[in-house]
Amino acid sequence: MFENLTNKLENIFSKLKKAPSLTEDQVDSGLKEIRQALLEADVALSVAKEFIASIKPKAIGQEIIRSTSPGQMIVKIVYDELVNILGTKSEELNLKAVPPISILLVGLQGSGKTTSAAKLAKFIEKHFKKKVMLVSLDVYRPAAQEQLKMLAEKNSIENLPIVEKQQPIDITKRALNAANLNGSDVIIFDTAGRTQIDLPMMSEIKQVKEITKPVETILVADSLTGQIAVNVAKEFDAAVDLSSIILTRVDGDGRGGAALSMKQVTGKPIKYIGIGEKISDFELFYPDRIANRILGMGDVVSLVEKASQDLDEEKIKKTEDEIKKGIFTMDTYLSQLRQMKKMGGMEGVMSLLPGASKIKTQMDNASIDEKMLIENEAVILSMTRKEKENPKIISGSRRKRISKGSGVDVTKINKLLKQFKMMSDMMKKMSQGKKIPSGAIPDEIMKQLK
Ligand SMILES: Nc1nc2c(ncn2[C@@H]2O[C@H](COP(=O)(O)OP(=O)(O)O)[C@@H](O)[C@H]2O)c(=O)[nH]1
Ligand SMILES: [Mg+2]
Repeated sequence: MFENLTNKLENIFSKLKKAPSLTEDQVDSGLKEIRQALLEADVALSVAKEFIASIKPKAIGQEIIRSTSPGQMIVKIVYDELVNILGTKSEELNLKAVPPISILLVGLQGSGKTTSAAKLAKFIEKHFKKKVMLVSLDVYRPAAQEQLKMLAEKNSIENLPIVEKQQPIDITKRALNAANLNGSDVIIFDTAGRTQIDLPMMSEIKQVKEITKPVETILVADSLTGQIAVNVAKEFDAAVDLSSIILTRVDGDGRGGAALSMKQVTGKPIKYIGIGEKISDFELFYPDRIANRILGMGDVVSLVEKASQDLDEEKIKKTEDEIKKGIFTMDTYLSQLRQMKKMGGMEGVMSLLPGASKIKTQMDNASIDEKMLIENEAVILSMTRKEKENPKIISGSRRKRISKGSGVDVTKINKLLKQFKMMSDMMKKMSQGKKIPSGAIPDEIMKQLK
């Protein structure tokens, strides 16, 4: 996510941070480079200009230039301004209304509306504990309604039954009745893709809005299209009055121009981002965390949340309880490795950790992640129950046997046992209430990579 911009900014900052003191000229040329990096990231010109105009007086202030670490202070100023243009704080949906509460998703064809409808439904069920019904109003493209129905069925979400040939306005009325009958709190309407200049299609949205009085009319926009997404938002807003944005395909967007310009240009907040094709690849948009990621500071909070979301909660609880009691067996370790795999392997985990973009290239070359996880899994699965509970007994001959069973080299088994020992020592300390120094876990993971 936004790695091109991150790399550029990291280069600029590492120059600034190296200097023990900075002159006004140096700061000025650093700011010019930042402006250029923003423009190359497809940030709107007006936003890039405002960005620099707002940080400049702070960055060349005497107290900054004369401070002991001027480069670091500038990073902080840039961070604050990034948070500011991204929208300052996250904004949840407002679902305090009399049910059924309607939410309307609109946007261009292929922007990710149908996928986002299902993701949002799941999100609302989980975080707001409300019953959601999905409704497709896309009668124009063959199989569009079936696409939503299949997503709903696969993820156990209520879906309004399809009535062939029924038109959007009638479907809308039927949906409201059905929600009253089946006790749905929230109805998400997935509309057909349309362009902003398609007037009859726009008037259809207006009619649906009149009937449903939605709490939100959300534009689903594709992050990869950069400034186009921002302009589409402006025009949709003028036509049908948007309340917020869901930005999709952020996972594949190296630049970040849409995310950075959207709020400033349109005045509408990005509430959620799509970060992959899976139903759980969907997050609340946190300006501070995104700013952290952009500046390559990593995002430990998101990492922790992602881990707990992706996992079977019961399993987490069990692992937590064990760790609290100071129990850390190979089985606990195995379940941790599997968590990592679920989170998209080491690479998925690493991209959220501080300073990760620097070692990412290193990792790409070594392509350790998946392979290492698979090997470690095989090794642990080749251990006996006694060995798993008490790895200390794994002698040389046992290591050879495990190596044969798993097809993994003894040297790698030695390494795994060493890692296990480190982790288990750390867990023991935690269970005794000792504080683990911040950054300890990333360091441990780094060691595993070596
Ligand atoms: N990588 C990625 N793909 C997405 C995301 N959101 C949607 N897609 C994909 O984009 C394609 C079009 O999505 P769809 O929901 O059918 O778009 P619609 O025409 O607006 O309804 C599908 O292949 C989705 O899997 C996302 O956040 N990340
Ligand atoms: Mg669709």
